[in-house]
Amino acid sequence: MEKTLVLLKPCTLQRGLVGEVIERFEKRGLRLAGLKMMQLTDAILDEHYAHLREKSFFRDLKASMKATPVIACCLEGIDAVAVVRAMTGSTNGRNALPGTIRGDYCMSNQQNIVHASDSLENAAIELARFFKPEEIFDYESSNLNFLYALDEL
Ligand code: IDP
Ligand code: MG
Repeated sequence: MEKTLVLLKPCTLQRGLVGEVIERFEKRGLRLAGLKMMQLTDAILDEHYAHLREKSFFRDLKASMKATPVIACCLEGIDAVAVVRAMTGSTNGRNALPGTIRGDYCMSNQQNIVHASDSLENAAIELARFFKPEEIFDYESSNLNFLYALDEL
């Protein structure tokens, strides 16, 4: 099973979409292994968005991510990284396909509802950035045999 990180951005809290977005992941069959509200700082955002440091929108992006606390989620499932990225949709909400989270809930390139890890390697790095080991819970899903076929497990 893979684990991946999702952040529900401040736009999602302000727009009252936290429950709906988490519900989509739950209904898909992803296991919620970690969940917490946290206020992000420049230090964590400089690390998290290091690949965008030179971009003109970097300051605005950081400000938008500090506007309110965010909700951090650790989601688990087979191929969870790719499944969650596909559910997230293209970065710019205006280009994101209907049926994806961004394609259903936003109109912006920046205020785009969620962050989702883009590779298994980055998921591990990002989960360690946002969660302490004891904040990830490895409780057993009681419905695994109904979510997956035996030969998938
Ligand atoms: P991703 O979130 O789809 O993985 P990244 O390229 O990693 O996209 O960018 C991280 C975040 O930076 C985006 O989710 C978005 O909030 C913001 N961002 C990316 N490109 C732009 C842009 O061209 N203008 C404004 N904000 C942007
Ligand atoms: Mg990214």
